[in-house]
Amino acid sequence: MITLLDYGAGNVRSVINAIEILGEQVKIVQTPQDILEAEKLVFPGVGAFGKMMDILNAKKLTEPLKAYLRDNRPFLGICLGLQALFEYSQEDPGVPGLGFISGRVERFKTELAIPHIGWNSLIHHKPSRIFYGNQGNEKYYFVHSYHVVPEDESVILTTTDYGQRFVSAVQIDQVMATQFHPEKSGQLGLRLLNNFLDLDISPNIPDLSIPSTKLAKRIVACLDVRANDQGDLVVTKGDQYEVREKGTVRNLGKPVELAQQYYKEGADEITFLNITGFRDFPLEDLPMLEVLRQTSRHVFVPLTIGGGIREYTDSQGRYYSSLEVASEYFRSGADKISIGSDAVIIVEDYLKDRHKTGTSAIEQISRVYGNQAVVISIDPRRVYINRPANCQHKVIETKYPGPNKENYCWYQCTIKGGREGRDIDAITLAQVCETLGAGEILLNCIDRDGTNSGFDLELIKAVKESISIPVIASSGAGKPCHFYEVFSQTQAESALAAGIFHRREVPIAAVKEYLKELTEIRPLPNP
Ligand code: 1PR
Repeated sequence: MITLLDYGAGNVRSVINAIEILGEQVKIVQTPQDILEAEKLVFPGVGAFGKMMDILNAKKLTEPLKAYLRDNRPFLGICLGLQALFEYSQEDPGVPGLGFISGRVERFKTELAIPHIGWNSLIHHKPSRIFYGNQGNEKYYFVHSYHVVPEDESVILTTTDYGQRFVSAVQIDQVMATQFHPEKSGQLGLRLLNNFLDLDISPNIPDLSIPSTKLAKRIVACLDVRANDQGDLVVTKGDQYEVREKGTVRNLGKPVELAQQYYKEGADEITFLNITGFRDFPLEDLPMLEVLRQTSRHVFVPLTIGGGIREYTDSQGRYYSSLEVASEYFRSGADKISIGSDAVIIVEDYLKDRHKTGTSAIEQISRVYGNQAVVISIDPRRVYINRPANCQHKVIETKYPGPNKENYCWYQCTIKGGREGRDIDAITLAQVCETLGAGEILLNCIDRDGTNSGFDLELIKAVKESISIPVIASSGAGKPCHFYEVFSQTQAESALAAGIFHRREVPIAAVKEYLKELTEIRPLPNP
């Protein structure tokens, strides 16, 4: 029996699913006694350090946890579960940590985008059973803005590079903890969890010791989901957001099955976009919740869900805050939520007086679940102009002149799935969303959507250069070389595709085969 400490943070469902798929049973801590009686304790956490410690203290779990650690019994901390072991964090300086390991938690100091999101490798410093079977160049999934700094270097198990070298795992005898997420690191992550659970495995240090590590570029598979006219949830795909062909919604497959298939084929992340998110179901009946629950049982890479993430009142008159909606998705297996139309409304409000209210969906959700859990999905289209001086929006000079040979354009944001254009540009939207606490931008392009003509590199470059959070390039992928174009001509951290994967025109493996000699990628999973 594995005891899991769930203090209400984000997506523990994936940790439970991972341990259960390994054939183990999970007991969730309900009382302090449950910790003291635990045989093996797993402590996953995402979100803010201070909030985590406040909850542990409020639930009187801090002292039993310290006692358990002092007893040197099998313990695995994940992400915040690692940071909690230290004395304090720059994120919430006044809040003491468990202090089991001397040292602090500090924010990355790098020019690179923060948070550090994606697949990165490990430099091994000492043997451990959790890395039994590793070669030494494996990649695991990270999503964090802070890292630990131990005073005594002998506790360091692994380090990783991201603009600076940081500690990515520690071990003191039976107490181990990782900054990365084994439950989101595919088969490799499941093996690590299995090794932790099997106390008979002897400590191992991989043969291959790599001198440095690099964050891989991410290949994201996107599933645009909606109900078809028969009411079945299907994966569909628009051409410039038009998903009907001869009046019928294109049906490219079942969401759960396709997600599992892309996971097996090597997708680094999977995104579900509920493109008709603006329906007024009671929260618990939202169809995408079940899709997430089923998917997260078998898919162990990060899952993002978008569409309808905002406050609303259902047909029974029941009001739900955006935080409640997001929390239900996190509890159902999502690692990140994506906000579309509501982000445009929030930014329009903010620009009226540039005053942070703290009540917007972006601020509320990022405060509780952390910036890294909030993605903004932008649906812009080009508006060509002749004289940039007459335009109050952020304008770029384009190499692709407009219908009347205009050499300039701005990117107009839209809401409701491209149906309504708004008086705001994509660059400004991305900048303000970062200010309000968003952790990543999903940058679509209506003009390129479904065209197979390549990503809009001018848009991606302009947005990426104006913010310091990661960007997912989206819309227009048609060939593997389009991915190399966006990774070599812009600083985008990820690239997303939908149509070419659904129509089996270019499998994920072909994209990764093409890129593997050209840029850093996560190797394809072993068949
Ligand atoms: O506004 O918060 O309810 O969210 C709705 C979400 O659904 C937004 O993220 C919005 O981008 C998405 N959406 C709404 N309508 C459509 C549509 O297609 N009619 N899909 C839509 C957006 C764009 C990409 C697509 C890429 C790659 N799809 O996600 O997957 O363009 O496509 P490609 O590789 O085939 O070119 P809210």
